[in-house]
Amino acid sequence: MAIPFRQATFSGVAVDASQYPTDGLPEIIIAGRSNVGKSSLINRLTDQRKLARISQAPGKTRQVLFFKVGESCYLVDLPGYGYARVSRTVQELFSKRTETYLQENRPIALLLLLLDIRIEPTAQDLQMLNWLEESGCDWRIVLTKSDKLSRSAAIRHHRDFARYFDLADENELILFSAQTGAGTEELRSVIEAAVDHFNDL
Ligand SMILES: Nc1nc2c(ncn2[C@@H]2O[C@H](COP(=O)(O)OP(=O)(O)OP(=O)(O)O)[C@@H](O)[C@H]2O)c(=O)[nH]1
Ligand SMILES: [Mg+2]
Repeated sequence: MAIPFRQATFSGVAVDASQYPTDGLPEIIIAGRSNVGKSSLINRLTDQRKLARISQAPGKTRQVLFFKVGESCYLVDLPGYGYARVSRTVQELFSKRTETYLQENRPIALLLLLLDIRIEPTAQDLQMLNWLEESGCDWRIVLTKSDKLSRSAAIRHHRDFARYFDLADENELILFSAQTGAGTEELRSVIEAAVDHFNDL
């Protein structure tokens, strides 16, 4: 089914489970380190410059944000983890909100874990990945900011990440740039397939 990505609207913010949507539409989760490009990806996907706010200062998205896409699905912007310059208490609050969300048995159609193509996965990335693998949800890794590397370096890093995660096919990793739009159509197709699959279950 074609998803009307451009029709996405801000639907609400949640700091606890009582504020999550209740209409049961499938959810696409956007997770990753602070500053990795989660909000930028949502804006690019929906072709709206200011839908999800982009932080000048990292660590800005502190709540779980829901964007409703037509009557098809929600895009869910999770708080970024691992930003060292916010206090420990605030960091713990972020992860608590993320954890609360992930433990609530949400109708998750797909989890996207974003990784900066230039940076080796951190301990927290690996922890997140572990969680994804155990969750039983469909998930994909998106390598962000591909425009920051030359074409040949991007290809090399793409391959290195695939090897790092022991993937047989490097195309399982989506190469993406919010700046140039590279990977946007692929990402839309992956989301559409996941929503179809979810609705078929
Ligand atoms: N060159 C380039 N810059 C990007 C790209 N994606 C994001 N950025 C920049 O990276 C910074 C962080 O982007 P955000 O989209 O706010 O990142 P975020 O993951 O939502 O960050 P938090 O909300 O703090 O967790 C901003 O300055 C963006 O302009 C990209 O594909 N290419
Ligand atoms: Mg953000």
